[in-house]
Amino acid sequence: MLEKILETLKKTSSYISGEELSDRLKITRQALWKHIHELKGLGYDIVAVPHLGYKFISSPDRLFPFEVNYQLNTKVMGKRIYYFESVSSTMDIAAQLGMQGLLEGTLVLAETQTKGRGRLGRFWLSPKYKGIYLSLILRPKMQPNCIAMLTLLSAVSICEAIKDKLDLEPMIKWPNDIMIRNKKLGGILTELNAEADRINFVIIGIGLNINNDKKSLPESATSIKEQIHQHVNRITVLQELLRRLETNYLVFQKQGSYPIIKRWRQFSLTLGKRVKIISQKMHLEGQAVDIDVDGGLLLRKDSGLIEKVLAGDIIHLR
Ligand code: BT5
Repeated sequence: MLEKILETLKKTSSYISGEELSDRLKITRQALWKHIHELKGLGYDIVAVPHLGYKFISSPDRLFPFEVNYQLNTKVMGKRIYYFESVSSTMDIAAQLGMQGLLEGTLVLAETQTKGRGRLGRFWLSPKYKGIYLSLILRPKMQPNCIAMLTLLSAVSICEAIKDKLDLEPMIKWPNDIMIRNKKLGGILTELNAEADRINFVIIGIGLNINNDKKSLPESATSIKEQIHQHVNRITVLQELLRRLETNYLVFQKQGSYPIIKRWRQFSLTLGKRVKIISQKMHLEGQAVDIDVDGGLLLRKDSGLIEKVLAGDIIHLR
């Protein structure tokens, strides 16, 4: 109901009387008053003038689930949202929910994280109300080795959403960095809960710098606001991201990796470059030539041999 009240108020340029508003929404005046009170408590600026009625002034910059859900039009992704002002890491909450059996598409959103994390225990800076910090539960009916593809699929979805909504040219640095003009805009962390050959659930963690000021980010990072010099509505970006994730996930389930890899190539910053890959087990250098069906990076070494790498940190040399 809150979203319906907001929609009607936002559409009305001047005042709308309490009587008209409650008639339109088919609720009592008393219920309307309670909802307006609740909206004000959440930070919505709505003025109420006797004999004139209500007028919408502004929304708080928050990722409230009822706003994210409103006109989202997905069937799975974000159908259920757990929202927090502050958490240690959305990954931890999503893991608990996954173990409790929550459905695929369940989304954990936080306005800030006190222990936001990257891969291998690295940190993820999550300043409050500035970025998008989410974890999404997936339950793919596939072998555990599909998880690298889920990272690629998420990267493609992020790039498509940003390109579509903001007219920017994001790129993917294999495997999990979203880059704009060679600076890091976002990252993906994919975690798996599985038995030997069966996935219980996968958690896709996404961190995106939206309205972050430069000074609140590492030197190597950027935000949308820094790129377009404008404050951006995080809800619009998040909704488009969820829609793209849903579409790409369906495509992946029905048609396999190929269509996703095809899209990935278009956003790739890595392919064609000479790269150095550093993982816990080895260091490798060569030309990044393509992506394999399982999401692995195919590297042509100086010996001419092609080697596949499934995970690791990458340095672009030239
Ligand atoms: C990543 O790791 O890029 C994955 C980041 C995933 C974050 C999301 S937020 C929601 C969910 N909950 C979590 O706790 N995590 C996920 P990695 O490739 O290891 O990169 C980490 C490195 O990126 C750090 O060592 C920093 O150098 C840099 N970094 C930290 N915060 C950043 C930020 N806000 N923007 C850009 N770079 C950042």
